[in-house]
Amino acid sequence: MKILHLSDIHMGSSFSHGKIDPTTGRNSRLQDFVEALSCCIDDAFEQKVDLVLFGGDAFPDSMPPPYVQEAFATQFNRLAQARIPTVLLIGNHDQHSHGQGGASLSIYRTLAGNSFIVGDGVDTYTIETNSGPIQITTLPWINRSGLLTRPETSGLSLAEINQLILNKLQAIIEAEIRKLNEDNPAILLAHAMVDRAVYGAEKFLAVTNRGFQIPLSFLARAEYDYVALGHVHTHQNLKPDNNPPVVYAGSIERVDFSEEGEEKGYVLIEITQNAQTKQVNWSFNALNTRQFKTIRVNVTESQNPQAKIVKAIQSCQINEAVVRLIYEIHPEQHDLIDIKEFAELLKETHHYSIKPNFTGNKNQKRLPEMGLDNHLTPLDALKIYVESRQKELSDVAQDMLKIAETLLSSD
Ligand SMILES: [Mn+2]
Repeated sequence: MKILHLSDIHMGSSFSHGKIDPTTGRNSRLQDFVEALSCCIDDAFEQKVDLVLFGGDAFPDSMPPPYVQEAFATQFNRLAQARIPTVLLIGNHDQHSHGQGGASLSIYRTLAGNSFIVGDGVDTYTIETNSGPIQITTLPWINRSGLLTRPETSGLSLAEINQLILNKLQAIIEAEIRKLNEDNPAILLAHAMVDRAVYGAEKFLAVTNRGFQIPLSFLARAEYDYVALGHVHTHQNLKPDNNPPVVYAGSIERVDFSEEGEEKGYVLIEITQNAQTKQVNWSFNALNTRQFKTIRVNVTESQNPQAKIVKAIQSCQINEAVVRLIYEIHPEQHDLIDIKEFAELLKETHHYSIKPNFTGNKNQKRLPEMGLDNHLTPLDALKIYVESRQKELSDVAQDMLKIAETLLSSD
């Protein structure tokens, strides 16, 4: 039995790294994401997989524009047409108003008939594939409000609430495990922040929907042959002993520069079974995605900062990549810089940004009285500073000193 596990598609994100196609009016990064997804599905056909598991986070939010939904649906429709069973799990970005308003993927349950399952609740499904039955437990992104009622949480601290959630969750997972038939393979498909993961961009994407971490031991259960995870964009196996494999497939395209150095792709799982044993093999398959490149140069010590930056650009493979140029520079060197020349060189990128970081302002007057040898108290140092800035601080100087005195005299 062959299974394709992909996750965190986030179709419709990274638009700030793209350009508008003048003929369609569409952002070029949408096409990048469509191509990445399309490659996954091409491979599903080529590998003749029996099942596709999507680990959640289809779009940046639960209400993508119709043309983004259409691009997503067009790809998954290929699986539906071929009657390849597919499970679409709900991630935090897919839930509408914290799960109360349904999820962006719910429509697929009605559209794709029996071959599609939308995992918006904790449940275990037995799916008949061309290579026999398999059991899939779905564990979508869990919201506090989905597990606990208001009276249950009143008067409790955040830590106590989290403990209560984990207790409930453990019982819920236990109940699903008890439903499993051990003669058939079983996979747990979860969208979660598992304690022990190395974090990437997803922690910034989720600022408005703070979740909690699920301990690895809850999920890494021997009753499951493989644990398929979504949420963290960095591909990784949390159980290197593969007992069982607990794998984040990672995102299929780069959402931002925090994913610059990572390979993007999907996981192919193969389960072979005879009367006595079940054997699970999995492999990560990298996709040929657009490169992200950071060119970082420090020219603060350079006599010819322009030439140094030009050289840094020229020594980097920037063709069709998303590039950001960041250079550290003193403000008074700024007259030596011709940004137009950088822009000209960066034209062959797909998209670029240029960001000077002004550091170590040499024009700033040093205060010799502040020298370490003078053994100043913090309050004396503040007095010297305030005097040196009389013009700017005259309105607040007295208050500053008074407050500093209070702060410094307390513990
Ligand atoms: Mn997520």
